[in-house]
Amino acid sequence: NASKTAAQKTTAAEGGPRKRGGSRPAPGRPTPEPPEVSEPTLPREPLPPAPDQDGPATVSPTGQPTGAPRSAVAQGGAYLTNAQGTRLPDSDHSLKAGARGPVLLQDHHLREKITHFDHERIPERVVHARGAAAHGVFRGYGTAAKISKAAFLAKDVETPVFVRFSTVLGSRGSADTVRDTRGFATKFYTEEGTFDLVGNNIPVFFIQDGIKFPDVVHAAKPHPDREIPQAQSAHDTFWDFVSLHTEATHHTLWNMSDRGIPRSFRMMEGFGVHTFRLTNAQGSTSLVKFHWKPKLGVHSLVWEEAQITNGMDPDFHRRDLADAIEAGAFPQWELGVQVFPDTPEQTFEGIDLLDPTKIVPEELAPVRPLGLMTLNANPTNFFAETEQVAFHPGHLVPGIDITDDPLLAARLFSYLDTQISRLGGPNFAQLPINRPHAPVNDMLRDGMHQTAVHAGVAPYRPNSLDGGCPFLAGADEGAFIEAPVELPAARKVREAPASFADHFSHPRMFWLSMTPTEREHIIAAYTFELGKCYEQAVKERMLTVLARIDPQLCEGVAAGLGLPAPAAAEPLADVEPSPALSQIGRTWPVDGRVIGIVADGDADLKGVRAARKTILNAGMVPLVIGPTGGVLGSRNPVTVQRTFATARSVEFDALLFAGVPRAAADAHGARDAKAGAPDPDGPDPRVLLLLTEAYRHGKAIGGWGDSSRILGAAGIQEDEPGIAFADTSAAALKQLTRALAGHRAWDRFPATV
Ligand code: HDD
Repeated sequence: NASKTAAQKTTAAEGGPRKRGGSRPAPGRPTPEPPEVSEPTLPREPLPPAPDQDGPATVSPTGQPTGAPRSAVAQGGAYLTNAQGTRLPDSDHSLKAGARGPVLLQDHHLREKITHFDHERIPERVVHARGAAAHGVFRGYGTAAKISKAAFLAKDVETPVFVRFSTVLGSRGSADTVRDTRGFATKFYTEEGTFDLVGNNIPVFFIQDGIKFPDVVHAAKPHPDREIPQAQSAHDTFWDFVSLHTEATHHTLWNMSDRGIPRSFRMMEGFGVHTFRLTNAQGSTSLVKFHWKPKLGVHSLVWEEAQITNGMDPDFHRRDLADAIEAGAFPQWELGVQVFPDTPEQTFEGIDLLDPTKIVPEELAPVRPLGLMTLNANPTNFFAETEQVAFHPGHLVPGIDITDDPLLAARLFSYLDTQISRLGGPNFAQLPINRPHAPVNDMLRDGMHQTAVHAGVAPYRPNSLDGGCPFLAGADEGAFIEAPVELPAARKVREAPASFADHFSHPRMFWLSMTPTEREHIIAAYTFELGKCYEQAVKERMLTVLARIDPQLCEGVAAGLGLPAPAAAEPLADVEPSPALSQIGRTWPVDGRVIGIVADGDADLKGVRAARKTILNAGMVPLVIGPTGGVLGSRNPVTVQRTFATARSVEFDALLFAGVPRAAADAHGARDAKAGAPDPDGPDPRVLLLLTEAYRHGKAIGGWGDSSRILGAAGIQEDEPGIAFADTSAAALKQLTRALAGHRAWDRFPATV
């Protein structure tokens, strides 16, 4: 990552040339000459890809090197054919009895084209329907051998991966920055078979037993009568369920915290949630919890920013991931594990490791790093890869095994089952994105969408007709052998262990671990969500739940709802905070952060050019925001990348003012409905909106020359936190970058809790 030049890192986000993919025409590519003949066009070879359309991208959909440059065009040959390879003379006119006559049923091309189109969509995922994905590699540090024999962890090898991030509740076309849990599913194409780590960005789950999954999902999805609201939990059925079902309290609290609105997929932690069992080469086992730690730190949006983004750019997270990868700023996560002894009780420091509503604080069990994942290639085709990828928590490799977490048990059934209806049959493992990189030699045969041509007559065991092949492997030949775990003598019951009844100690630990600003955000989130409920009884019941987490939380939310705050029914849990849970108070790399430089023709353009260079050299992305498209200045002009009309504060992590642009009297969109034309001497109202929003969202704001004048118009003091004005662009940027490392100017947020 660091080795990439800054220019490489920024081309995509700046709207510069794309290195891969074929959907957008590359800037600068010559427009093809119009053909000299009228339709049908003369057949010729497809246009060669422009140089910048062929990337270093020489991977197959599953990340295998193909050895061939990837062309950006969809066609594979000179002539259009039908699905049977027959060349077509016309694809624009149905076969008719005369030019004005009826269309003939015998037109196979028409029927084939329309029928295929009719079936272009497949059922979206019942949960996690909206997602974005990327290819990459995982390199084990070779440090895991003590605990796991899984070769991709234990050895210093590189394993291709495909990662899909998702929201849970929304449909495929919903917005990215809603308040929700995010899926973080990783497919490791290891040499010993495929391992899927199907996790979330939140380390706990709503339910302790998978049998309740349909209940929580039915409650959280839009109301079945009107199908609203889309992609959010701010409605009666969700809060009805979680207020009655208090084992959801911990997960819900994480959702209401800033973790529910991540800044970027690149800035999220990932968690395997369940406890897994690892086995080393000697057969010793240990229990572990998987963690993904993002190199860029864990950062979130603020609520208003998330809401504006939903409207301004519903694809914000998807775009952010794709742009960063395309620009060469490859996101990275370290995979680590918390390790616990595999005792018969399966507890650690009194925490039940089979309860997926509990975490083990990192202060008690540090996360040991095992390897580094780098996402370095965007999918070529969204449908073929991102949509058709099929994860399953039961896709395991030798050295990694499951535990008896009852939530995991149901998942092991559900994922295989859902793929059969979603991907149309049992052969989805043959789809390119799902194909293992380890050799496959199964005896699974036939079925819908079978694409393999299996030879031989003996897909059964034992056989003599195939010479007894294939043979069974033992542990020495790399077989996956379930850990031979002792099971206690037991009765068949529909019960949960007694420890599962504790629903409040961990939510309280999470609350106590938050800084005052984070607590404010949590109170505001509950107040918003419950405020969207119509049923008074639901709100009141939820307040009794909050009272059991913390009285301040309950009182804050009750005040917002205009309801009395109930007292806790039971004494509060006596727990220590876990500082690792807070997102505030550390500094992080500023790599890939977007700085908007506000300028107009009168601004110090020399300073703008210098600032751009400094920002690029620091691995960040400068975007010049000007009054209109085009360029600023005439000699050595500066290109405008966002205009006052297209820019909104949410796109930028920080703003840098090169001057104070005044409103042009004829600027469309700059006029207020009531006020008419803006004050010609005042700043452009759209720039003022940029500034006030960025300020409200705690973003760093700076500038040079006399640009600090604009602060007065917005009622902002120059000595406030995260305000970085100086004489030169270099001095202002230095301050601004320092402020950015803490993500936001947190002191700007009120903290009364
Ligand atoms: Fe699930 C998808 C994560 C519990 C049933 N789940 C799905 C995805 C993620 C998770 C990231 C999207 C994968 C992708 O990108 O294709 N799910 C989790 C986590 C859970 C969890 C971290 C708890 C620890 N899930 C869970 C339960 C059940 C399911 C208890 C059912 C009993 N999940 C599904 C599913 C999905 C799914 C219906 C929908 C699409 C798919 O599987 O492929 O089978």
